[in-house]
Amino acid sequence: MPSFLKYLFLLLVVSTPCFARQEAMITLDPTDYVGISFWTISMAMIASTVFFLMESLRMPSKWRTSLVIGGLVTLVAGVHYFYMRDVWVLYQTTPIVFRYVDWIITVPLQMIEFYFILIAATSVSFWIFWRLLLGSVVMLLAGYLGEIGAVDPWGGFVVGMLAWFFIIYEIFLGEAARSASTHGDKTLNTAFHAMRLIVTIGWAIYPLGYVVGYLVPVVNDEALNIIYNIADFVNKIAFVAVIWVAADKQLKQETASLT
Ligand SMILES: *C/C=C(C)/C=C/C=C(C)/C=C/C1=C(C)CCCC1(C)C
Repeated sequence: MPSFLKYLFLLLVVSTPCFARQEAMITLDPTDYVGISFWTISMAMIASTVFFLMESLRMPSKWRTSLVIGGLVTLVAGVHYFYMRDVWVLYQTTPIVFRYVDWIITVPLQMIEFYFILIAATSVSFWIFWRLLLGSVVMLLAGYLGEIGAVDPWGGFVVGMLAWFFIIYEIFLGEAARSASTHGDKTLNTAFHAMRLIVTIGWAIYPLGYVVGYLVPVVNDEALNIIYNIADFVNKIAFVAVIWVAADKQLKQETASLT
């Protein structure tokens, strides 16, 4: 199957740099639970990438782009996790810059996924995408400035929360919500509702990490990184898994209606 081989080759090319860069001697202490969580999640990200890219090939065409973008999200995150793990293991410090470079690439990609889910079944204006993008950029910029101490941690937190609420408003009450509730495609609606839950409940894990990392009297780097790591696992892998489940369901329905 030529397209299958094409993907395999692509994956090989893309993944080589992440395995070929081992300049420092890295070892993992069995009691370093944060380091182990970095390691485990880096592997989960790479494995999910292979899965989502491969599976996109057999899905109905309107789901394919979302799954490929989802695979890019887990790929970009996976490579960042290799670097973040090294920073943690070598220096036991929070890899703030790698974390935010990862987020500033992957969160907008997820907004594109959202947009593709919407346009797969209905006509929405491209403005939705720009508003979601604007909200996420402001949210992440505020968090970053708060974490590096360029602004007061509370200031970064408040602005970040407001931007997040704006995104929630947009997908529950704004144009995105209205167009999703008016089209008739059941699998797309299910995917849209599940994605909304991820942005609301799944994303809520991040501010929680920020609070224990920066806003409580005794700040805790270990808790901060464990919480962010769990959040990334849920919000990157589960986010795409939701799309995969919906696509798979539709494929089965289509196959059933043919026989
Ligand atoms: C793949 C990475 C994702 C989905 C990252 C999401 C990050 C957030 C939802 C961060 C949110 C924050 C706030 C809502 C308040 C201030 C601090 C942040 C940036 C941690």
